Amino acid sequence: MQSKTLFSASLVVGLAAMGMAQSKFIGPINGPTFVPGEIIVKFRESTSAKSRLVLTKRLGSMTAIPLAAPSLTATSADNTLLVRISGDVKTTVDDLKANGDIEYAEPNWVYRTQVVSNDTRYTNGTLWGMYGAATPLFKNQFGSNAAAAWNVNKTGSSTVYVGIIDEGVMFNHADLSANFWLNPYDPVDGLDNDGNGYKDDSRGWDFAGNNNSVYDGTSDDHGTHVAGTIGGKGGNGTGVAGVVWNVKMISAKFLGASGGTTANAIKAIDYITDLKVRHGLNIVATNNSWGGGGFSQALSDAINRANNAGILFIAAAGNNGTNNDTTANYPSNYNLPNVIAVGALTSTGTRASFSNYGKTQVDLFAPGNGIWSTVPGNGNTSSYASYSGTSMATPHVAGAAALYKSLNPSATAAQVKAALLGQTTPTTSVSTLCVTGGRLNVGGF
Ligand SMILES: [Ca+2]
Ligand SMILES: [Ca+2]
Ligand SMILES: [Ca+2]
Ligand SMILES: [Ca+2]
Repeated sequence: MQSKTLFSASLVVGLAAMGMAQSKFIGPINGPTFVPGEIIVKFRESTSAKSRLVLTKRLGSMTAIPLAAPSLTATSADNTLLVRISGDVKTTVDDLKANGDIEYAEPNWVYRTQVVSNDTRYTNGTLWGMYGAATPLFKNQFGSNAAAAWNVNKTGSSTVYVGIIDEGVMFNHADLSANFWLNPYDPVDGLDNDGNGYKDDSRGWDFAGNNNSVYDGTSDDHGTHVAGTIGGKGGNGTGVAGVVWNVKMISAKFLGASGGTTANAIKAIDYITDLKVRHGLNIVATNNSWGGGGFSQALSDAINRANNAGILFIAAAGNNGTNNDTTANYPSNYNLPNVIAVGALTSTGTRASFSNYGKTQVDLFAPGNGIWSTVPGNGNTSSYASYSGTSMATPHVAGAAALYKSLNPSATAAQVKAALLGQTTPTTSVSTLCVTGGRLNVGGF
């Protein structure tokens, strides 16, 4: 690094020695940010060396570094300088604008690559669940604000896993294949290589059919839709974007054409828990967009085993339009630390009329009405459809859990849950209808 001595050699230090490279960036997360204590100044050609010295000292500067390449500015390389100042950047810049010796002065802005979804359902304005109050291209304050996170390059990590306990998933869908798990511990060779009791569970397991095909055709639309909201591939120019663009999803299929049983739900939950315990997979949560049935101690015990393994159990609040505090909905009502119960919000910020609620039994609301996501077409790997339900709200939260975990790798399940609930946005329509009184907000992660 070249440092130009302006005043005296003893006062000039390089960027690294000044610790400038370690400067923290300040400013609003979605607004312009700049390096504190630094400005860029261009003196007028006519400004004398003495005037420059006086002015720069007044700014509290010890260092001024020429910015323009000498080869390009033979006579005025010293005129454009990065100056360290002692005062406030914005105040200083404003003051200097009135100074006749200065051609211009400006903050040393910080740039980041900015990720804006180019996925067609985002750019055509229909993917409202991903929008926020100030997101690029389209805005909806009642969305999850995921696009604000993407905009500052918070798009997840393929080292974070989510289990989808549901129908199967069309894992070769164009918007899902990149984010779907391929089991490295049990290749398809007719053997249960990892000894977990499931032979060739290369994409997960089908507990309804007791086989390794987790995708069995267009009836697996609900599970496929859920997957697209959690982790539909963002930025690939097609279809939708999930809350988290990079993630690994695992299918634990237990819902068949006629629903699923408690027994198979338990197996499915334990399957995911065992994968984490057995292989150390970084599974942050399971998505549970299902419900019905009465209290089951056995199911509660399985959810508790997931809790003991640090896996959140994110569950739909139910679609009866009723109060879960007075009429229990399972599994969302199980009183375990890892359960997060999710209600559905509409794009105008009202509680979806079908959504259950509950001041003590529903934790938060998330977009769940008119949600576009991936579905299986007849052999078509790029089909999409709009569904509504607390089933659609839940995967917004599951995706958020994965996104948070990617940004906070050491966070415990309890900490992830606290962050999801703690960063909700207060929402009038549900202020007395859930624990947080608010809606999912991913933008502050
Ligand atoms: Ca296996
Ligand atoms: Ca095998
Ligand atoms: Ca199957
Ligand atoms: Ca996409």
